[in-house]
Order: sequence, then structure tokens, then C-alpha cells
Amino acid sequence: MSLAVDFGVTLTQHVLSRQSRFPEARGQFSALLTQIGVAGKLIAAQVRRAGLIEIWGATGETNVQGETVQKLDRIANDTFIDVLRRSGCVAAMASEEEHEVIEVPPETAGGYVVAFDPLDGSSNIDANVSIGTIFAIYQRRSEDEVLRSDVLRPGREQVGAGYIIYGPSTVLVYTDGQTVDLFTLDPSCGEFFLTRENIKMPARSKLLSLNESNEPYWPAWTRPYVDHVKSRNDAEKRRVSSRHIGSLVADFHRNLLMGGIFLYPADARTNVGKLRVLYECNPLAFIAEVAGGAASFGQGRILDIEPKGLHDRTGLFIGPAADVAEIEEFIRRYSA
Ligand code: P6P
Repeated sequence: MSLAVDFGVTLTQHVLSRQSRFPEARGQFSALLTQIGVAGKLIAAQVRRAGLIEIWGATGETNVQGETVQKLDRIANDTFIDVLRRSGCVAAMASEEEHEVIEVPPETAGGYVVAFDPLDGSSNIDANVSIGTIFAIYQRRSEDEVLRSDVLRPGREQVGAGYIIYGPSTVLVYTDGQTVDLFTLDPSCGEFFLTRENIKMPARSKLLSLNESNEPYWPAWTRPYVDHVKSRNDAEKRRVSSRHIGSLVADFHRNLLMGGIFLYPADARTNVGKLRVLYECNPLAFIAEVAGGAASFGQGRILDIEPKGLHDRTGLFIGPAADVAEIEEFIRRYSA
């Protein structure tokens, strides 16, 4: 009788199993994802204890975004930076919480660049709502010193992307450009196990996800589009519902699994969006496209945006490809 217990595939085993697909791989990508998992576990531990050890609430600081810094923002940011700095896989990082590029000393630098939002949705922390870390991975281009151009990259150059959601479970989702795979943390042994493989976004949305209080700032096409979506509901059947958490990472994860369209139009008064290109929109757009969905800024792919600054913002429409195409059609129709 075999006593072997099939625990399932761990994050590291999964990444290593795919390493052979990348002939040039030297194992650093596998090690990097493993270390991102380590950072996620450390942050999850702090998030779980936040209410008990008085690390809810704000630090009293304001970040580069002009947003109030929550204590957990700071903890998540510092944890992610420390773990990746020590990984030997990273040459530079960009964080939502940091003004400038974080360079790793050459003696410990590796071949990758990571842009991340350490704790997206942190304004929801004190209400115990799901929040998460979002990350984008690029291969460094420069050989000697790290250049700003190593970090300011269009999303189409990503070689990996993912997020970790600190919710009822701690889950890690990542793509290497081939598939989108989901891992669930087993807190009893501190390991991420593969629980959903090769996720594909449903072909059509059943959920509408946007902050309707922004209507005074919407472009002309948005209200007609929202009314058009709601018109899919009739006396016979409710085909579309509305779900909006206010944590992009949680809204995206639900939409990825259940089929939903997320909209955050740029403010019609300034044409400036809210969501950040490098470490919110690009990684989620990469995941969406690998999962068969799409992500647009209204006139083109999110992944084709050429960022000018680390903290550039954009309008974001992300979900099933048919829904994103319909939004782009409404934009064309109301912009003619
Ligand atoms: P609003 C959280 O602060 C965040 O960056 C995203 O996670 C979220 O989708 C958005 O802002 C919410 O912004 O303006 O709807 O409160």
C-alpha cells in the first residue's frame, strides 16, 4: 500500500516544469516566481494579523500618487522590495509607493525587472475587503548599468505577470505568456498549490463592474454603453448583474473566472485616467489577453501604450474580447 499523499503541484514545481519551454532559461524566472510567492506569503501573514496587531489604518504619510499610505501599504512595499532585492533575479524595480526606480546593487542583480503595486485596493483594508499585490516582469535590456528604459516598457514586452489576492484564501495567479494558472495557499504547510490550470475568460460578460458615482466625469459614450449592457436584461431573464468591489485586483479576478467587463474611463474633463499603466493595467492586460480576453484604453491595446513616466495613468476597459470590442465601437460612434 502506497503511503504517498498527492499534495498536488506546487508553484515552484509548476514553474520549473515549464522552464524547458524557454531554451534560454537559466532558472532565474523560476526562482523569481518562487520568491514572489515567498513575498506573497509574508504579506498575507501581515494582512491576516492586521486587525490584531494594530497595523490597520494610515501611516500619516502621502505617497507619490497623493494617496494616504496605509500601514499595510508600507509593509507590503518594503516586503516585496526586500525579498526581490535578495532574490538574485532582479536588477531593478518600480513600485506604486516609490517615486523612482529601485536599483539592485550590481553584485546581487539578476536578469529581470519587476513593476508592482504592493497592495492594490488598500483603501479597503480597514473594511476587511480583499486586496492584492499586482506584478509585471520584464527581461532587463541593458547589459551594464540599469537604465530607466529597462523599466519604462510597453506591456507587450512582459515575459510574466500576475497577482496575489489576500482574500478568503490567498491565491496567486500568474502567466508566462503561455497559460494563466491559479495557485491557492495552504496555510497549514505554507505552500501554494495549483488549483486551476490554463484559465480562459468566458466569451461574454455576465457582470458589469464600474464605479457609477463617477458618471459626472464620464465621456459621452459611457452612459449609452452602460444602458445598452443593462438592456440585455428583460422580463424574461436577468442576463447581466453588477459587481464592483473597488479593489481592481479583486474585481479583475472575479471577472476573469466568472465573466465580467471592468470599466474605468479617463476623466472627460482632463482625459486623465486613474489606473496606473506599469503596475496595474499592464500585468492585468497581459493576463487577460493570454486568457482569451482583451484590455483597451479606448483607442488601442493597453499593452501597446508606450509609458513616459513610472506612474502614468490610463483609462481601462478589460474583460471578454467581445465586450471590449463593443466598448471601442461605442467610443468610435460617440467620437465621430
Ligand atoms: P475609485 C484602488 O485604490 C484603485 O487603485 C483600484 O484598485 C480600484 O479599482 C480603484 O482605485 C477605485 O477607484 O475612484 O472607484 O474609488
